[in-house]
Amino acid sequence: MTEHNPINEQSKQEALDSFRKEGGEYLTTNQGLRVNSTNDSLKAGDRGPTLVEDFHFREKMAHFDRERIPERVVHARGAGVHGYFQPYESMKEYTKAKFLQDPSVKTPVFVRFSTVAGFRGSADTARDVRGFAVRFYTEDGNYDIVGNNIPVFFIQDAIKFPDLIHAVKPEPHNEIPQAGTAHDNFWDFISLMPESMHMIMWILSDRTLPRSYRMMQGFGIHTFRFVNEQGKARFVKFHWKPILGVHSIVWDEAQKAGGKDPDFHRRDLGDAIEMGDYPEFELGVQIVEEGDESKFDFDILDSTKLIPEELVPVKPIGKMVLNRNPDNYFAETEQVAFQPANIVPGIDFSDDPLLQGRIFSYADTQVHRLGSANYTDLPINRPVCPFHNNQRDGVMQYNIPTTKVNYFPNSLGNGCPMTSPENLGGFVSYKEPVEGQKIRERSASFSDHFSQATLFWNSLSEVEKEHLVKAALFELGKVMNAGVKERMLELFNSVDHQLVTRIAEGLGLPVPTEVKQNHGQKSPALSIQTMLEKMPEKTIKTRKIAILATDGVNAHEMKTIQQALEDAGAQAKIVATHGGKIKGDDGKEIPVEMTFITSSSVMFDAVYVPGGAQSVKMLQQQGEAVNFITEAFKHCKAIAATSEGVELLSIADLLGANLSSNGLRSSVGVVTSQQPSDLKSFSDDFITAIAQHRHWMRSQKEMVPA
Ligand code: HDE
Repeated sequence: MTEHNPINEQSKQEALDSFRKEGGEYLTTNQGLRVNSTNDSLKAGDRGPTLVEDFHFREKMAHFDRERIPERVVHARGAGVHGYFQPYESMKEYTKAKFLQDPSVKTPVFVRFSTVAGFRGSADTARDVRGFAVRFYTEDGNYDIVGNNIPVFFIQDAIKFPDLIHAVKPEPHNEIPQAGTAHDNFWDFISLMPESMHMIMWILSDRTLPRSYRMMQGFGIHTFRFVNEQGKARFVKFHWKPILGVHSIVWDEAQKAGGKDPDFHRRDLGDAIEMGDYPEFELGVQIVEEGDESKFDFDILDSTKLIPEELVPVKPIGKMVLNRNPDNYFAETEQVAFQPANIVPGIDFSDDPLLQGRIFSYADTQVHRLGSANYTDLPINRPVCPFHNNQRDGVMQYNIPTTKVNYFPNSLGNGCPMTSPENLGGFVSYKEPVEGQKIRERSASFSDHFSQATLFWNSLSEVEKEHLVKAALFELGKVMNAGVKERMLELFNSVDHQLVTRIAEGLGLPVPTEVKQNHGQKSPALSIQTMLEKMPEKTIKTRKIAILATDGVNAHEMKTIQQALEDAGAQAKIVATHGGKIKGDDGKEIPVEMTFITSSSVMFDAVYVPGGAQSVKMLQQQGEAVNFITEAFKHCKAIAATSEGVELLSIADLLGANLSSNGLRSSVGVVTSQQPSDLKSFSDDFITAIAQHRHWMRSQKEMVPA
């Protein structure tokens, strides 16, 4: 007979004893019965049929069979994180929201970042809007800002949302493409929806390729209301600004990263928190006095419009710090049920028809997705303040009410739970006067679909424009239907003639003949590059730098530069030709973190090649090492090399034509020194180059050898 358990009786006993001492847990059924084996089902003889009597098998399998719940119809792919929010000062003048009153009070938050179109298992780096949903667990109940990383939306009225999402998702006959908008159905819909053009400009821009969830802005999009203790209301728009700045990757990199590491953003977020690099975002508000809302040449209830920051500045009101990863993905990130309807006294809705529809949709979807109206009792959804009402029973009731009374009004329960007047925290809707006929119509004030699309285009730098045009060429290049492309060109022509000329020429189609007047206005705050230029202190904090090295590496150079990068807050990881350890030229062993097989340049922000004749010679013979730096160069990343390391750059033809101060040929963002006498100033130059994020000048074709 074969022995099923390799552990003999004595060691089994010892293992059990020490397990008990450590306070371990027994495996039990869900009824609490201890299980003696979960490796074999109960059978009639060791080669016989399985018995229906095996209740442990049946329970385990039946639970497993029900492990999946419907994924979110949009925003299925996401990553969650815990943290806290703290206001800078009391916002009493504007709102009575309790969590915005006292700068010493930290309100717990749970944030879920997401993509929109892809299924739950799709790659993080798809070109897509990113969800930025924040729940504040306040003493007045849950307050959710369910926003995105783009300040406007595709449509003006919620009733168009199912059409938009049907068009964006994979086509119904073959379920292709996954997590991408480059297909006929999407562009067919858009070509018939001029109101989407402002959002389309953002979608095609670098905003849809964030470097990290930690490096993107967030927007509440809709106009909301702040209401103060005196009942005075003002309109507000919410903005999140990442303290690390806003940064994006390039399309070629995004596509490759999606294959090399589909969890690119999820991993980045989780790792940063593990390492104590807590992501921080500043919350700001644009405030518009009631009565001033009609002073703009757009309607503040129209979610396809933003309020330019040059017209109404963003007032910073507090900071959010994300400092704890969830313990369990499903229980927290999957089951969290955000709702724009979750508001607290001091905050109220506006009549934005997109927002009004969302107030219904989210609550409805959560019951379907989580399977019960009791989803609000799940740990991640429960408010931190006490909650009482007469809602009872339903699927999966977790509470055991102990009172006899479940109706209101009552006398038998002393009138409890009782309603609260406004001065005791009862929520009272803002008494907005409302009057009108019942009509299915859109206000004429929603009808300008192009001015802000043009404003966005005008505000971009030339590099950002180039990226946008290329994105349009990719997306429309994949569209097969000629009529759809033609209609899209007409819409782009209404944004800007130079824009449509570049797109039409790239597609090989006739440029529309009518030249429309561009209003020439700009909003510098809309450009990522302008924002970066204005950042008072550029940092390389949390950036990832690859050090390419193998046996014989110049240990002094490598360690000095690695230390300097880490002192500046970056992570410098050794990528070698083999795993385990490499031997430096001083004979000492250095642990290897990654190899050319387990890593790729797209996982890093910059590359450094230290000297050491033997090391560099071996790297030269590795196609992967040359490819690594060539690809990093193509993606405009900072590259540095010292001593013999410079030869590797030369072989890869990365040194360009310009002469640098030390007499070496050099390319933009490439820092080299063949005889580094001062490693400190060398590392300073490299850090400055990394802090630029990307060296876009290099994207000019003649400088890119790849
Ligand atoms: Fe959503 N949206 N949405 N949306 N949305 C959902 O809710 C919906 C819209 C946003 O991390 C769903 O829980 C309608 C705008 C985020 O869990 C669903 C309309 C904005 C998330 C839904 C919109 C968003 C969602 C899918 C048109 C930015 C993910 C599952 C009126 C302000 C939240 C779910 C998370 C999720 C409906 C438009 C952001 C179906 C009807 C505008 C960040 O209820």
